[in-house]
Amino acid sequence: MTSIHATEFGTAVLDADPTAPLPGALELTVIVPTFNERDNVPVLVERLGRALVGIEWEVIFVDDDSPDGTANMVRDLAARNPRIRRILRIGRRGLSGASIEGALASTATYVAVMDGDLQHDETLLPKMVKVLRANHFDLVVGSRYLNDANAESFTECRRAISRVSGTIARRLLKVNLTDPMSGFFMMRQDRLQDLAHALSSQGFEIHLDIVATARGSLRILELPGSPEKVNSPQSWP
Ligand SMILES: Nc1nc2c(ncn2[C@@H]2O[C@H](COP(=O)(O)OP(=O)(O)O)[C@@H](O)[C@H]2O)c(=O)[nH]1
Ligand SMILES: [Mg+2]
Repeated sequence: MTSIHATEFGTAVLDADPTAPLPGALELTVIVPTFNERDNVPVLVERLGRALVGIEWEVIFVDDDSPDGTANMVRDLAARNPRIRRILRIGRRGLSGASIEGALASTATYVAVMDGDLQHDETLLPKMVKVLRANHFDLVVGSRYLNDANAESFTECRRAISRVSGTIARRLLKVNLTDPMSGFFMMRQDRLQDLAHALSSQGFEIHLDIVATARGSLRILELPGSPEKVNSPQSWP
């Protein structure tokens, strides 16, 4: 809140709340771990730009030295677009560790993690931001299996894998998610940073790790994702 008041000298001064974000302050960092996603990067950036109008956002691509030149593609785009950042990791691999590293490089209020293969529906991002702003939930997950319309389009194989991973997550990790392998979520950066000390950074899907590590302290909302976004047969179970 900014207010104007008169001082004893009769001049008006701005009495700004020092904790209020200044215009242009970052609200959202989208973390995209990449391995051989060169051709998808410009498409994703363009889609993010369209989806996130009105939100101060950036994207951080965390690339593990992809042989197809993904990192150079990101650098070339970043030279023309300040919303694009890159972390280039040499001699390291791992989706979960890359996602955590990207999230820790963020100073935005919220961080989202999504795939670089165009599998996830970027139009969910503004809805996720809205949910988090309202502060009734700490973690929003894009689920492929939430509503019947989506579930109907899955093959038996996908459904079976979903059932098994859901059961494992519920039994072993005491986590109740319709899509524990989603890989598409958003949460407050400060909450993720706090939890990062205890995350495994390998093995589990990162949001599953986050939920298990938080031991019930996160208020979680799942939003229906859209399987129509699938652009490669390998992208979905
Ligand atoms: N940085 C990094 N990214 C990875 C690695 N393995 C996969 N990715 C990226 O992580 C995202 C998810 O991988 P993907 O193969 O789509 O997983 P799936 O959707 O679960 O089959 C994609 O953007 C990949 O390019 C890795 O070792 N390091
Ligand atoms: Mg994928």
